[in-house]
Amino acid sequence: MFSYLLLTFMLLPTNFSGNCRQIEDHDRRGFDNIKPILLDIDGDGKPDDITPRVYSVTTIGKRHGKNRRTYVSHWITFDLRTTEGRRLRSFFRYQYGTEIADYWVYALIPCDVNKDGRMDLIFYSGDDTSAETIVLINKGNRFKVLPGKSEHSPLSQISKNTQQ
Ligand SMILES: [Ca+2]
Ligand SMILES: [Ca+2]
Repeated sequence: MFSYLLLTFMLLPTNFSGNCRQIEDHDRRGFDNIKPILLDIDGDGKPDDITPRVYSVTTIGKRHGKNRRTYVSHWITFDLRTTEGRRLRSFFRYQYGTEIADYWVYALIPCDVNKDGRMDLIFYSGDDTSAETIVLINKGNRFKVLPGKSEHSPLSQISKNTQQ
């Protein structure tokens, strides 16, 4: 099943360009894969642990008649733990879907986007029709989303799986 998805993604270009490498198939993982990602973030030459976590948020909407609609959104967040033991909890949060549709895969790859010597991160999420890429600038004690460097294709074609 998942290898089928990977095959599908091999045929799709990744839109992000610049001085960073392309996101490759082995970078992409399903949201059920929350194994730590090992990247050297603090630049000491030793890999640091980035641990993904996924969770759901239920929002209670406005009352329509007698019913109060609830909305479920699906999120992923990342915790960083460096080899020196420094922790940065939930340094980035991302909504990857709703009860209706989720993106299928995500990726987190390293790239010094602004060439300041600190390793930044590129987050990618997508499915077969759309994708989003977000640049996270490493500010030392936090990550800052780089404005204007995200490419967003909204989850608008929710019915895509039923169309042939
Ligand atoms: Ca390190
Ligand atoms: Ca940087």
